[in-house]
Amino acid sequence: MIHLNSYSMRLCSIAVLIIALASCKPRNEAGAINAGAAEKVYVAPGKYDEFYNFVSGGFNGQVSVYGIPSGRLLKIIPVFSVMPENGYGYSEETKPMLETSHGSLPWDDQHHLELSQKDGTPDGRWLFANANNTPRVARINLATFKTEEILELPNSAGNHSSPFCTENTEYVVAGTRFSVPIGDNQDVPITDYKKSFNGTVSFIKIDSSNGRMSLAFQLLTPAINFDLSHAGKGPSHDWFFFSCYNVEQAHTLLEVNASQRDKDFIMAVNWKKAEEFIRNNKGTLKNSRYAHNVYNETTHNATSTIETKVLTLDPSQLNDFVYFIPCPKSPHGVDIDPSGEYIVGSGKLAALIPVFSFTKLMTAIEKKDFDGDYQGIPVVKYESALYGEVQKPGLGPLHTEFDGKGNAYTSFFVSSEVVKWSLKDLKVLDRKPTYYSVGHLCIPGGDTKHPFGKYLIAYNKITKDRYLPTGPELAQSAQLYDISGDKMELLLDFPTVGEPHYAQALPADLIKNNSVKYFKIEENKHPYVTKGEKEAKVVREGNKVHVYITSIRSHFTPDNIEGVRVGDEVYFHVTNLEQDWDIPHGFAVKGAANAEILIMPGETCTLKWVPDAEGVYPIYCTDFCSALHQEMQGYVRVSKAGANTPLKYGTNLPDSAVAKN
Ligand code: RUQ
Ligand code: CUA
Repeated sequence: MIHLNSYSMRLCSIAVLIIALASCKPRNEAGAINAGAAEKVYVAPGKYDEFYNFVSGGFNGQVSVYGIPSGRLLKIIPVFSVMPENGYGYSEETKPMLETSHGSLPWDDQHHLELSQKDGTPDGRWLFANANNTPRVARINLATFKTEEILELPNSAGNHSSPFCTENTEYVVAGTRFSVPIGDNQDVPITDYKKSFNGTVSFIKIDSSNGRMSLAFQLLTPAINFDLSHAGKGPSHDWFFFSCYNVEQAHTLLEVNASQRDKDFIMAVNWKKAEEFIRNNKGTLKNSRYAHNVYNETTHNATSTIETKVLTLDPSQLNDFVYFIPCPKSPHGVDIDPSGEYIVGSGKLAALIPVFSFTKLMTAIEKKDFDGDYQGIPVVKYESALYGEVQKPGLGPLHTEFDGKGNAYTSFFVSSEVVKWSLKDLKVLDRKPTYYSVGHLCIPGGDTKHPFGKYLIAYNKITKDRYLPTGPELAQSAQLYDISGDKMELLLDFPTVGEPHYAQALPADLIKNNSVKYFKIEENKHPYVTKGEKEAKVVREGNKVHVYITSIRSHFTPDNIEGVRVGDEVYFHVTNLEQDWDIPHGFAVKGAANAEILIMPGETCTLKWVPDAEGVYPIYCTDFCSALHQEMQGYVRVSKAGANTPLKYGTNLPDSAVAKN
């Protein structure tokens, strides 16, 4: 009875606290804009932005690309969700990209992005993205802005602490948010959480020549939640850091039950040592099933393979490479400053920000300055690793980025503000309101060794009154601040697509000159390519009809097709013969399950169509490609099942050649 009372009181007081915190509003409601702000974000028509900003799409499963400082939306890159705009996930070539061990999934939740790095600086080659729901990591090629690879992560659930990469993109690392039962018997009572559940951290090896991902090994950890992570750099190069919550190991009402302890952990992993253990055969090979999907830019085709093995390492059985550092109040972000010395933990419910020192951490580990262990993993004493605490920074710290000039910028969800503080003396230097409830922050290069500085972008959860009302749901929103001076200056609001979480930015020069303009038709190795109109043809194989069709301004070849029957599987393999920048053609056929596919110049792309009734069906180009785009059309005649209408096809054939019966 007493227990129940104190429990419900606790529940009540936490609820009151949260309601009280949630009602905090920025003081400066008007968000005064200086007169010069417009000039700073104005990019004249025809001029380029200075930075690319890659922004996660949250629940839309995509990545969007904005120009900074203008805030102009440049592109949406489909990653974990089908994309009606260009046929990603609908075309036969891209369908395998969305395969998983659970079958094909058309939609996921995308939270965090990380640019590939060389020497701790973005190199403009690849962008990594996580799928939060069904754990996967994707690699986007920044020459084509296409998703080129997706690797599923077994033994993981809620791939939130992901994807973060080491200084030379040796690994992309992903920690599981939810611990789950792992191994042969997973049908266990939920109340067996402490006994039967495990967390995992996956190390994905990246092939530096082509970016190919492979699951190198997984760490088996105690059953806690991993929230975010970041790699060390410089002196801390060999280490990876993960924020952990639910050290209480609750499996129900985490809101209360996972907020009991004063401190959770940051987990420090020496990945170089882990590699050594793997080399010395200390890993255990486990069975599991996970999909590995690769898109090939030469065949313009994706394949999906199911992998069946994963190497695991158990840190409670192997010494000296995993440690816990106590960190107050359910830390969310863990961010490492450009020097690699300072580790910033952001406790969502904490009233201060602890900053740990890598040097002190190493000394503490060497001296075994421990506060016992947590399930076989040593816990370093808080004070021994602590550099200092930022006092009264704000309410609800989430994420920190750096400007490379000795300053850190932390987002505060509850008090709706960005706070700039000094890494040296941990003094607050400036604070500016956000509109409203900021989540992530991005400074170009802001989590690397050499931030480019200049701007800070805040990604807000709530937009409220910032834009014209659009019904109950409003766009999420980003805000751009100039951080080149002592004080931050708000320059611009711009709406975003989906819900932005982490974002990354880099100077446009690192990408724009390598951007592919079209695919060379002579290099097209698609099995159903048509390299010229003379090669266009229609081939029947049983009930499958393969249409080798070309598009060029402003016609298809063939554009008249007869001899298709109800119940046939018709594959339109459309090759876009154009060899010119920005001239895609689209392809659509009436009654198809999909609106269209969009084919880039030099590419081949396939739309599958199963006609369900006799008739004559128009086909047309969906992308306004030329003055005679509306003339870019044709017809497919469909006869009843079993009919013997002969197969005839062509473009501009004499009537006598087509209409024989
Ligand atoms: S987490 S705020 Cu995925 Cu911070 Cu979004
Ligand atoms: Cu091709 Cu419109």
